[in-house]
Amino acid sequence: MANSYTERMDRTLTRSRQLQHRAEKLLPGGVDSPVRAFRAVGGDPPFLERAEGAFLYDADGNRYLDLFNSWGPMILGHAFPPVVEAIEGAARNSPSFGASTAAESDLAELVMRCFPSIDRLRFTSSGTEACMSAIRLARGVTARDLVIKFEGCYHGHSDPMLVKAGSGVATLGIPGSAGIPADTAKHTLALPFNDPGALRSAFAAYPDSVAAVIVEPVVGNAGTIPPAEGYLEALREITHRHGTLLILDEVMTGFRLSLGGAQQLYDITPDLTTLGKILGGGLPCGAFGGRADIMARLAPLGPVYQAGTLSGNPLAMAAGIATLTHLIVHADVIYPKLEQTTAAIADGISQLAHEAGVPLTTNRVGSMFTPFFTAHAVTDFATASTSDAATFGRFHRTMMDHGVWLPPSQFEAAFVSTSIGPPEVEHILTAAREALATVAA
Ligand code: KE4
Repeated sequence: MANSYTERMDRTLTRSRQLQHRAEKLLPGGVDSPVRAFRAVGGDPPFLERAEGAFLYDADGNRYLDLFNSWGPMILGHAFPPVVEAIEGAARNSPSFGASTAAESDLAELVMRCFPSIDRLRFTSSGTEACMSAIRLARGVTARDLVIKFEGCYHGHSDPMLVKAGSGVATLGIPGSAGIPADTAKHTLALPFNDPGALRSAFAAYPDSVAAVIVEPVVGNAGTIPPAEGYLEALREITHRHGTLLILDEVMTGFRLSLGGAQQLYDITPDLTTLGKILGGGLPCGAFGGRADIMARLAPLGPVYQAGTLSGNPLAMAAGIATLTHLIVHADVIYPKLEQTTAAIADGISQLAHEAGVPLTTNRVGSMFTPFFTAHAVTDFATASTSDAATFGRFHRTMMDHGVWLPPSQFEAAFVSTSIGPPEVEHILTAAREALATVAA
């Protein structure tokens, strides 16, 4: 590695720092998405030039082992040849038409093979659009306004969803966002996750007023938080009883936790599902879908309007088809390997923290995990918030120093790709041993 990350940051005007200074004159905070600014962990974010397999390469010639994988999409590793070739081929036919193509149906069929609960779907260009559209559809179908979400869950940055949200909102410690009218926020009820009592109280208070409950079935945006035993079943039962639509936001968990996401893992059938990230193989792509009778209420068939210039874009479709095809064909090998590799990493970090006397709780589901710097069990956003974010920052910087790039926030999930094997696991655990010794000192 050319120089350690910390040394590099201390040297004057490294190439990344030069690029950061330039970017800050053009983009707010120098970024196009707040979590990339490293505000929660300190240090300037390295500027990347390329990536391949499990590794990222920055503008100063440093190499990092990638444990955030573009926030989830790069499950097959970076520059996966079948995906790159598919994008190149589609690009030669022109990147966009704004008209229908067979590729949209090809990808939709692959999604429906993985998600039996989806009879019809529509593509968008982001997970935010997918969630925003699903919420509008649920309100249109039920003629109700109220939506329930959960503290620490993040469903993109549409106004109704930025209430006690996770991810960048939690990272920056802001309650929600400025610019959202009280008249909008009042229709969103944020409850504690994994609390069936709070759910029952909300429905008792608003028995026939809730259009939808939207939930990350495995929370990733407060850090990784699994559903408690029976919790998703309770969600399904109470929403069914009250004529409320259950929306599982599987933007992060879809094709990650299994081919059929969390709903396959926990055997829950939602009314609507939102997807993104892996779906587009690294290109801008989201989708929402579910019961045919609900989706039939969307324009041009029904009264709920939803649209997008680049929805179903040929390049995103090509990347998604190549990605899902590979995942489907090799699922029997891929998912057990991801499970085994991620368990080795998460359990290894837990063991090293125990040996170093550092309070740490590691939550993991499949190939997503989060080391929380707290002695508490982390079962919701309140317990996740007992984590020592400053210690996480020191841990993160030292891991960077040793060439391992974790998501730059205590309130995010780390993701493992199929490019990570035993040598990379050893690299990660060697770095973690050093980083834990640093925070223990
Ligand atoms: P996008 O609009 O960022 O494609 O998707 C929004 C979204 C919706 N639902 C879930 C469960 C999500 O995790 C996300 C986006 N996740 C964050 C990271 N946790 C995106 C990273 C960022 O905001 O830069």
